[in-house]
Amino acid sequence: MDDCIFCKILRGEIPSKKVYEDETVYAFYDINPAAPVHVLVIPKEHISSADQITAENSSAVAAVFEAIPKIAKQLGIQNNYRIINNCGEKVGQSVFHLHFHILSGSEVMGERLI
Ligand code: DGP
Repeated sequence: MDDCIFCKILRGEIPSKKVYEDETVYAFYDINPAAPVHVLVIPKEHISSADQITAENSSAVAAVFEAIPKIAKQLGIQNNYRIINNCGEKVGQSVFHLHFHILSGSEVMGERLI
């Protein structure tokens, strides 16, 4: 997508601090970290939100979830992190390219949200 910030990051038009990359998935540090470790994991395919996942594009989402344990291991946070997705503007989604926040490393992380 031409005007999507994360597509621009994938094309190298906006710099990012890469954590992980494979054929289908890209992960990079969030520009505005909400925890000591805050990484965004995205499919390279443009999917605007979790609400747009379908049988046609879900393999990219599966690839994201296969990558997450590898990323966690690489970051040294295995089995100790939170995965968050904001789906829709009203719940705080600000970038409309599907992404999963990986958060770890703060005292707050010990508290349950739900
Ligand atoms: P959300 O609010 O759930 O849509 O999360 C979007 C996240 O994307 C937010 O935590 C900030 C991050 N973000 C926005 N623009 C950029 C950028 O240009 N670079 C990086 N690294 N992160 C960005």
